[in-house]
Amino acid sequence: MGHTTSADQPQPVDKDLSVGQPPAYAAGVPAVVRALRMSVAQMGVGRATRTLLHVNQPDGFDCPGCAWPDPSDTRRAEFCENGAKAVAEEATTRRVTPEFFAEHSIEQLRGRSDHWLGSQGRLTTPMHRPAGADHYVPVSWDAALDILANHLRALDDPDEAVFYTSGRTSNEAAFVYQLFVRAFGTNNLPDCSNMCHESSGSALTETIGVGKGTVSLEDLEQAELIVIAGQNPATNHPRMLSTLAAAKERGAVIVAINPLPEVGLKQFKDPQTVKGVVGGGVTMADDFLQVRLGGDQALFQAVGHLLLQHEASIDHDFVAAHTSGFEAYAAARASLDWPLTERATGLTRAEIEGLAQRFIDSGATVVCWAMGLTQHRHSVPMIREVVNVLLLQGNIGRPGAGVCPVRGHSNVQGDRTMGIYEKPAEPFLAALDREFAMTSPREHGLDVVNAIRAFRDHRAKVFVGMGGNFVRATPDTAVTEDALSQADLTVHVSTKLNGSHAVVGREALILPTLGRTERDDQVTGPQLVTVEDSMSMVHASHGRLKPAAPGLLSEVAIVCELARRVLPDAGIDWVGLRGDYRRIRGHIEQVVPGFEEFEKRITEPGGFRLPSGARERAFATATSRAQFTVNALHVIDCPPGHLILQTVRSHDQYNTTIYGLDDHYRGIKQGRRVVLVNPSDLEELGFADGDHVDLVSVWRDAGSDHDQERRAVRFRVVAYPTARGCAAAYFPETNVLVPLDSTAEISNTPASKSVIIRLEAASSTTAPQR
Ligand SMILES: Nc1nc2c(c(=O)[nH]1)N[C@H]1C(S)=C(S)[C@@H](COP(=O)(O)OP(=O)(O)OC[C@H]3O[C@@H](n4cnc5c(=O)[nH]c(N)nc54)[C@H](O)[C@@H]3O)O[C@H]1N2
Ligand SMILES: Nc1nc2c(c(=O)[nH]1)N[C@H]1C(S)=C(S)[C@@H](COP(=O)(O)OP(=O)(O)OC[C@H]3O[C@@H](n4cnc5c(=O)[nH]c(N)nc54)[C@H](O)[C@@H]3O)O[C@H]1N2
Ligand SMILES: [Mo]
Repeated sequence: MGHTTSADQPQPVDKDLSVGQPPAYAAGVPAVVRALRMSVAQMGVGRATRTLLHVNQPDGFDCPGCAWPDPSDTRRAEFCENGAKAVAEEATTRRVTPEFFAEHSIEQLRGRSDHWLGSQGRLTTPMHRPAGADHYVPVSWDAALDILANHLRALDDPDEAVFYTSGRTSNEAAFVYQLFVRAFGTNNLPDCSNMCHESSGSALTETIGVGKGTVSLEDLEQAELIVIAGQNPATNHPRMLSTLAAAKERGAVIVAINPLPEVGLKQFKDPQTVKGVVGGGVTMADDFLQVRLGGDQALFQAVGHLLLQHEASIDHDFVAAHTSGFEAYAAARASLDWPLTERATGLTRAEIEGLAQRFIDSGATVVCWAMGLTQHRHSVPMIREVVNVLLLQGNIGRPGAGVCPVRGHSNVQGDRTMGIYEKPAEPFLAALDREFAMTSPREHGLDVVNAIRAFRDHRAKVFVGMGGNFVRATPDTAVTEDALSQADLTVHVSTKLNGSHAVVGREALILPTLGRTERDDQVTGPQLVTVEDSMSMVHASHGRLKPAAPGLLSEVAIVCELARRVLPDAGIDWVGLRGDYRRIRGHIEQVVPGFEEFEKRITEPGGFRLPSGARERAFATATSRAQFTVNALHVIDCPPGHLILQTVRSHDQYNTTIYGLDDHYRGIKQGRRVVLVNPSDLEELGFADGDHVDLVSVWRDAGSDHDQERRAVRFRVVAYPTARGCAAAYFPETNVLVPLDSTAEISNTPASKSVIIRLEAASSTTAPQR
């Protein structure tokens, strides 16, 4: 892996960019080799081996990569290429020291790419940017926490502070964090979910009474049909491919719905089986439906229509006993506008009928999805239509069937369970208040997009980020940077340097913290933490490695030390909680349903499953039944000469953490400023593979009579077999194109998979570093 640690001068961007054929197979031996090479480069052979042996093992740490669950028969190498990269990124032996900050001004850091910033190594010392200073300077923990505490106490209103959370934070840290924030007096707890699976949560809570998936790994082992819509598992959830390959081998049908022909959905070699190493691998998807971006709502409406036409496919007993709204739904789907459906989906009627037949033929169906369904304007109605189709056949709450929103960050689901949510439910607050004899605020707080607006409009003054990279991960980069720069104080609790550290308020702090892989010693001894995966399994994670620097505090310690300063009289034993995480778990047990005998059950191999009503067909909705819904069809309107752009992840990145510059499975090497466009669209638009273009997004505010344009400069055009009318480029480079106000109805998630753009000949011969 090339890295540019020593190079101090900006390098010409993408000078080595090359484009080739995507490989025929995902994973297999080359993936293991790539992973090991990356791990050894970051930490040397001995540490790499010791570290990787503990990933996802009962006595080891939870992989900080994705939230895919661990099988109960943990094989020795239960990690994947991208999990190994995530571990290497954290367990690297490189360090960012105070000397580094003396050498690099904040302005210089601001010009650097996230790849460069991340490759500098682990943060070691608390750093402070005093008002007006060009550089961060080292500061003691006491002084740093006093600065933050003083700012918080000086606010006129607790709602002037915003407390963001990314999804790697443990249950214990998340619980004390939200406890502190609510005791302080606000529900301003935006999180990465707001940009991620919020649309899933919104659609599922309303229709089946729980904002999470209903399936377990065993269900995938029993499913007859597995539909994967809007997800790229080979890159983002590689361990899912082993599950899918096993399902396939026992005869399950797999259907992929995606504008991109993602490699892992076609062919897979499992490096953890003999066959995967030496054999030909598994052909994954039986059908590949190359849907137009945003076309899934129309597609699932059409499948619903076709199932209704096929009376025998409907599970009338289930519908009668467990659902409401069927009559209205059946009436709305009784007829179908086929030309509109074909236009919205980009699919033929025969393809859509073929998909409906797969549902009809299946006795147990699971639908999996990720960001391809959640990041559109109409994501919530889109996911409701998926639920409608599953309800028709009784495919929720029985073995081998259900909804499977595949989560991103390794503990993003657990953080929500712990109360990291700007719109907390009353029962949760009531339990919290009872346990701690306090009165939590009831008024809902700010989500990510509203938090940016609040800083822009000077309503918010202090930003605290518990992990993550807020400025890079959020939309409308220029607007967001400007908004955060208005803050009085910006604070980031981080393991690694990132772009958000370079966009500072009047004052700024960087608080370095322990990672999941590291030993966490407190006064009562080494502590373990817990996490919850995508399938609601809660289990322990034991950090093993020596901390990256002697002075690092855990996230729990940082929160408790801050809380002790800000709220000494809250009647909460912050010092005691910091010293013994079992006491935090004791409180979680009292506040959060499903955590009875928490301490005992985390020692069970593989952990324990949180109860889900929907799995048992007890639907916690307004009607106590699963809800059919009728949703007006939304078709993305793309004017002539324009394309719909989706912003995706490459194989060498973890969100804003850029491990390297290759996107192996799409044939792209040593560069990220590329835009993938269908060759026929290129011809129509008058461009060719290899051209350099600017991407110009076009957006009109409601009620306005003119378009606003946003520009991302200089991308190499790649002729690529994506769906017609659709383009793809990497985030975060393209976040500058996503308008802050372009969000999903209801969930308010940035619509980063449906950005209307046009291509223009490149306006510059050079591109920005980031
Ligand atoms: N290695 C690695 N692992 C990760 C991450 C990472 O960055 N790197 N990120 C983690 C996080 S936080 C998350 S949320 C997940 C994200 O996991 P994914 O959702 O797989 O990530 P994306 O790259 O956003 O890919 C979206 C996929 O949906 C498809 N798609 C886009 N729009 C549509 C549409 O309208 N309809 C359909 N049917 N398909 C569409 C795209 O072509 C692409 O295949 O991965 C997690 N795991
Ligand atoms: N255009 C576009 N934008 C998107 C998306 C998209 O598909 N397209 N996807 C969205 C999605 S799904 C998500 S989830 C968000 C992600 O948004 P975030 O979660 O905010 O971003 P990450 O890049 O995952 O955060 C990486 C940083 O987290 C810190 N970190 C890593 N591990 C730890 C830890 O253990 N503790 C602490 N305290 N810090 C740690 C490191 O400093 C690292 O630099 O981005 C969203 N943004
Ligand atoms: Mo995510």
